[in-house]
Amino acid sequence: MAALNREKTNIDQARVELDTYGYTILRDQIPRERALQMGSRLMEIMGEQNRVGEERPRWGHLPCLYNFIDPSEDDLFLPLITNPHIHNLVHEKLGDSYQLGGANVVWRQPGVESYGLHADVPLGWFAEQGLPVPQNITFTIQCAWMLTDFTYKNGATLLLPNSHHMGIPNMWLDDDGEERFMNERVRLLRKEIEDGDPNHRLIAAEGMAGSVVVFHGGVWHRAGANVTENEQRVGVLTPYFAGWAEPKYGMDLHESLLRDSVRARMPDQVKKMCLHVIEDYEDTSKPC
Ligand SMILES: O=C(O)CCC(=O)C(=O)O
Repeated sequence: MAALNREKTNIDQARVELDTYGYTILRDQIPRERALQMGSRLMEIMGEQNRVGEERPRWGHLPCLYNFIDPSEDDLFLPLITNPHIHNLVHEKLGDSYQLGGANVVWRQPGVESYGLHADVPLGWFAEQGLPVPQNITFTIQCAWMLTDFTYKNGATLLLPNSHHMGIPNMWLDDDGEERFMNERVRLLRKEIEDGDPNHRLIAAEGMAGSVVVFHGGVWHRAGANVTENEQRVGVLTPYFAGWAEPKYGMDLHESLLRDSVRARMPDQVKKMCLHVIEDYEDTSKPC
């Protein structure tokens, strides 16, 4: 893999790719050794917190990593939310006021199965209500950081190029337990992919630790299966969403927000994009 670095990133090309294909991979944004160090530390924290296998086998999860690290570790982890290229792309898509929706760790251990195809919040909500899905608004730009090397075999994020123009792939169950889809066309296209993707429509966002795939929230995507014997795959999802969107009532991301005390210790750039904190919802949400 070519050894690029952050300074060599071609932001104009990234912008065109994000528009056209719905995703772009920014390579080597963080030195690989530093990214691996982050990944190891996060696995340690998830182990201490018993966060592995809690919801699904061989799957570990930590909502908003900054709420779990020591303040002395902030400098190590801040590059995940201060990357200038990401902010450039996010600003272009979401405008002046955008929010950070969290920094959620996803640890996918050997043997973990792939996740279902979906688009990100809030698009599934529109489909599920039977409402028209807005075509000309970007609600979310998702960023999936690679803190280990990501390969097809160890469960790299899988994306369907150009699918941010194809409707919402989410599947849900109705009151009778029947599977529901946005429409028949989506059901058929999704079925082909979920049944083994014989035409190789999905691409794997592969890259070395320290790279990040930035994608439109409407892109059909899933976390791949980790079919390796012993390769850990650790990523961090840093979604950004429009300033006017509401983290709980609409985005369902309120449990991924920073704590008030954590926001207070962050640099101004981060404070500015954390419009809400987890305590805003403390009556109704589980503490993270
Ligand atoms: O690759 C991953 O860890 C999952 C990405 C994902 O499903 C998401 O961003 O919603």
